[in-house]
Amino acid sequence: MGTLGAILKHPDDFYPLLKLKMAMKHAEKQIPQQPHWGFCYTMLHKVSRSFALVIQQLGPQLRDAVCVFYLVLRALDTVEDDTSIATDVKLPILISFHRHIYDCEWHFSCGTKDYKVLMDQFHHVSTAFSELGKGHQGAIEEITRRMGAGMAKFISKEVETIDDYDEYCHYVAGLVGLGLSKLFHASQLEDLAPDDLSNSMGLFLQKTNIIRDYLEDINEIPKCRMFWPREIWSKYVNKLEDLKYEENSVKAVQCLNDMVTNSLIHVNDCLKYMSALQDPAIFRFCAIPQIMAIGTLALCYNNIEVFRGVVKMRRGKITTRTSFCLVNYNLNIL
Ligand code: D61
Ligand code: MG
Repeated sequence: MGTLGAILKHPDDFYPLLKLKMAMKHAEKQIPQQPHWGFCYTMLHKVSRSFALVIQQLGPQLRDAVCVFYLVLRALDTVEDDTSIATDVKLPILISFHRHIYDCEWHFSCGTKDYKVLMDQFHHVSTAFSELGKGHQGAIEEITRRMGAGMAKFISKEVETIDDYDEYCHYVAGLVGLGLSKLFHASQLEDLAPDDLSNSMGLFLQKTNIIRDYLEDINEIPKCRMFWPREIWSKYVNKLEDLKYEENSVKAVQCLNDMVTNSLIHVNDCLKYMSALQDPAIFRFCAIPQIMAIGTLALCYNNIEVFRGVVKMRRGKITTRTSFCLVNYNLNIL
């Protein structure tokens, strides 16, 4: 549905959507002129519209580092997620990815659509990386190395226990939290946050996505890996896919609520992390995704639709429904 259609269906969304459009126009004007930076910011918008918006409202120096950080990890994740790559090819790429970012000629073709463009033209990202400060480069390299190693570990390992679940989410999202805290610190805008709090920021976002995307992931062809831990779902069904069948609706919702409750464990840490932030733009950058996540969990809780179709917050709805939050916390950039 186009923007006009969306507005006619939900007139209350008009004002927030207008503000969103204006913020996007303003953000576009701030992109650096050189082609590699143009590529990075264009790609950022294509592969993640929601993170693109919060990244773009950061100050110029930090914004460039976070943009490159995002694209490097998105490229790494594209390798991880591409099921057509044989394991013996995939493992060495994941493990050495952190070295390839220093090589402005290196690229590895995989993924589809926008992700394929990102992979084919990865030299633009490595060129942008080479222009970052040493402190920012070091933080990005370290996190890329640890994430690649963690992804490699889980390529042929299933998520069985809740500990496995927390460990996998640490590699793919908790480490992003650690890296971001390092980037904030390297920019001298924040004190260095404790690792466990930074980790929780990522775990909460990743678990929310894993819960919301149950149906999309289970229906994926070729068969996609699943991240709901057996330790939780086996209390309700024999096979994870049984949750989507109508005869198991009661069990499915109980299991879903168990998953949501597990993710809420991280909320305390997230609030603690955000309370310590000083810089208003960094605060918005961190708090907006967290608010979207809590809104998504509220929508998913006790909701059988998670097993029937996509449960996603509308862009306009995110800002109207959550507007009291956004305003009270001085987050009203949207
Ligand atoms: C403050 C603000 C943002 C934060 C944060 C703290 C702490 C952690 C994160 C963002 C990361 C949250 C990740 C949640 C979404 N999950 C994914 O995108 C999965 O991929 C994980 C591996 C690549 C991570 C790339 C990333 C994501 C967000 C960032 C970032 C890097 C860098 C800076 C800012 C935000 C998921 O991807 C599927 C897809 O969406 O295509 C998956 O494969 O599981
Ligand atoms: Mg992945």
